[in-house]
Amino acid sequence: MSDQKNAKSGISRRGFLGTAALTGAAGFAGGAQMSTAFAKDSKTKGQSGHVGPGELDEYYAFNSSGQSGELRVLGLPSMRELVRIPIFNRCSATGWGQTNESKKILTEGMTPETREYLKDQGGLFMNGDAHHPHMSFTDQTYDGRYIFINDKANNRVARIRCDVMKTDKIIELPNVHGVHGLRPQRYPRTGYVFANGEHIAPMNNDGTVLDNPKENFFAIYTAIDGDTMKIAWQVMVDGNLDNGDADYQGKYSFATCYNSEKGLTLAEMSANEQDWCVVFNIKRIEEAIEKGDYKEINGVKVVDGRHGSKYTRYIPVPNSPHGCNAAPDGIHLVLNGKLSPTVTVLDVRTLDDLFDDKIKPRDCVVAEPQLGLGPLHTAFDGRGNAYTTLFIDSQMVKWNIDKARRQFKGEDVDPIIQKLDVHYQPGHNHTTMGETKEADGKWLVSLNKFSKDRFLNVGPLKPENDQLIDISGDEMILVHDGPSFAEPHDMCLVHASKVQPLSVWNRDDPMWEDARKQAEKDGVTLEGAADVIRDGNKVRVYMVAVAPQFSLAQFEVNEGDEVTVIVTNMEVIEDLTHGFTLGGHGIAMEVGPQATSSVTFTAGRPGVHWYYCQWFCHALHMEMSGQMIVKPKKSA
Ligand code: CUK
Ligand code: CUA
Repeated sequence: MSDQKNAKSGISRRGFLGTAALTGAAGFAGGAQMSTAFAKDSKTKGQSGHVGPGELDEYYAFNSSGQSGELRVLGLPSMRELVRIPIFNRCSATGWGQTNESKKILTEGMTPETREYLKDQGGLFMNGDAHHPHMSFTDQTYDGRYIFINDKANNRVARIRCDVMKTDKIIELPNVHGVHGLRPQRYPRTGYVFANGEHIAPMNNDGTVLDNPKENFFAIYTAIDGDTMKIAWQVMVDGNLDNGDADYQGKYSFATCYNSEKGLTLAEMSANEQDWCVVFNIKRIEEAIEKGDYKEINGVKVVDGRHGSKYTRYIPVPNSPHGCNAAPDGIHLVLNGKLSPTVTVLDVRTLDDLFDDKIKPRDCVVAEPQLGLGPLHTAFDGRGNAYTTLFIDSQMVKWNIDKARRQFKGEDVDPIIQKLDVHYQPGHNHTTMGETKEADGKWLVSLNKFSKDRFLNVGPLKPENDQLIDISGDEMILVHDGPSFAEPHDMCLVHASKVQPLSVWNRDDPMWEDARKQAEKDGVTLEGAADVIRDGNKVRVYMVAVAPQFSLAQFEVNEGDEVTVIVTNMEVIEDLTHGFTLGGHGIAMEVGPQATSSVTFTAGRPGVHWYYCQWFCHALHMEMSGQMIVKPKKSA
C-alpha cells in the first residue's frame, strides 16, 4: 500500500474532522441499530461482566480524569468506581491542596519561576489535565509499586504510591510546554519515566525570543528517574511530541509527532502528508550525559536530538500520528495515523541497524494496514491481535499483526477481523494487562469521548462513555456502558494480584514526617496527643481521633494567631477514617486509620467555632466534635 494513497485519504478526511467531528456535531456514524444487536449477544455468549454483591473484581482499572486532574480507580469488569486519588486538583473530601502534607507534595517540585509566579495567588496551581496513568514495571510487567501520570496543563508529572493509593511526588518539568505522552520504562525496570513535551517554544522562554518558530522553537523529551522523581536528562527535538511508549528491551523509546511542520495554525500543522515517530537511543543518550555532550538549561542536562543527531532517528509516518503502542510480543510498535486511515507498524529489531545507518528509516516499517477513519490508539490481546480505535468511524477494529505484515509484503490477505460500533468517537482503548508481557486478552475498554444518547440527559454537559468489551473469544462483544465525568483519556488495566494496598497506614510513614519532627521539638507524642503548644503567635494544636471523640473537646487561640491543627487517627481496624472540618474557615481534611494529617490557617474570626468529624465513623459520629475559641484582639 503506497503512502500516496494513504495520504490522499488523510487529506480527504481532514475536512470532515475539522468541520464535523471537532465542532460537536460528531457522532452521526449511526450506532443505534448495531448496539441493540450487541446488547442481545452479550446476554447469550461471552464472559459475564457481572460482579455480584460482595464479590470482588478481577482487575484494577486506573482511569485518568483529564481536566478533572485526579486519578480514578475502578474495578473491572464491574466498572464500579472504588476510589478517587487527588493529584493536580483540589479535593474537598480529603483536603488535598489544603493539608500541609499535600501542599508539600504539590510545591516541593516546582520550578523557582513558578513558585514566584504563584506567590501572590495562593501558592498552588488549582487545576491539572491528567492524561496518561501507567504503572511501574519490573521485567516487562506491572510491579505494583507506583502509578505515574502527567499534567498537560501545568507541565508536571506525578507519582502515586500503590500501597496507600496516594500521590507522593509531583515535579514540574523545566523547558517543557505541555507534558503529554507519558510511559515508564519496561525493562529491566522503571527506571525511567519518559514524558513528551507537546508544544514548541524557545529554549530560554524568557521573552527574549518571541518569533520564528522554525528556527528557534523546540519540543523537549524528558526522562525522569522514577525512583527519585528527579529529571535524569532531556532531549531537544524537531517538531512536537504527542504520545509515546518504550520498548520491551530497555533500549529504545518512542514519540509520535503531529506537527513536524512546526506550524501555528491548523492548516500549517497538518500540511505535510507525513509527520514522524522519533526514536530515542537510551544507551547513546546516557553516554552523551556521561561524556558531557549536553547543554545545561534551567538546571537540566539537555542533549541535542534534532535531525542529524546520533541520539535519535526520525521515521516518517502518515499523517499527524497520535497513539504510540508497543505490542506485548516485544517486537512491534504501532503508530496510529489519525489523519491517515492507516496505522504504521515498526519492527523494533530493525532499530540497531537504523542507528548504525545500515538501513533507512522507512525500512523499519513492516506493515501499514488501512483500518478506517481516525485511528487514534491501539491495544493488544497477547494472541497476535491488535485493537485500534477509529475516532471518526466510531468503531473498534480488531486486526491481526502477522496478517498485516503479510499484506504489506504483497500477499492477498485482509488483516481486519472485525469492526465493532462503539458509542461514540473513541480515543484511548485498553486491554487487560495489554501493555505487559502478561497480556491476557480478556477485556477491552473503549474510552469514548461522546455518550450522546446512551444515558439519561443531564443537560448540555454530558458524560463520556467507557465501554467494556469482551475480547476473550473470536468476536468482540459489547458488555457494558460506563458513564464517566470529564474526561478520562487513558486507563491502565492491572490484574488485582499485582497490587497489595495496605488497609491501615503504617505509623512510620514518611507522609507526615514534618509533623512528627515538629511534635518531637514540641515534646509531644503524636499517638497520644492532647496538647496546645504556643510559639509566639503560632499555635500548634495536637489531638488524637478515636471514635467517637477527639482528644481535645476545646482549644483556645487569639485572633490573628497562625494555627496548625495536627490530628492523628489511632484506630487500628480498617475502614475507620475520621476527618477534621472547622466550620466557617474552609478547613477540612481526611485522617485515615493510623495516619496523621495537619492543616494551617489564620484564626481570623473571634468567637466560638465548632469543629467536627465529617467522615461518618460511629453511631455517635455527630458527637465527634469540639470548639475552637478565638479570643478577640482587644481582650487578648
Ligand atoms: S491523548 Cu487523549 S485520546 Cu492525551 Cu492519550 Cu489520545
Ligand atoms: Cu470520626 Cu465521624
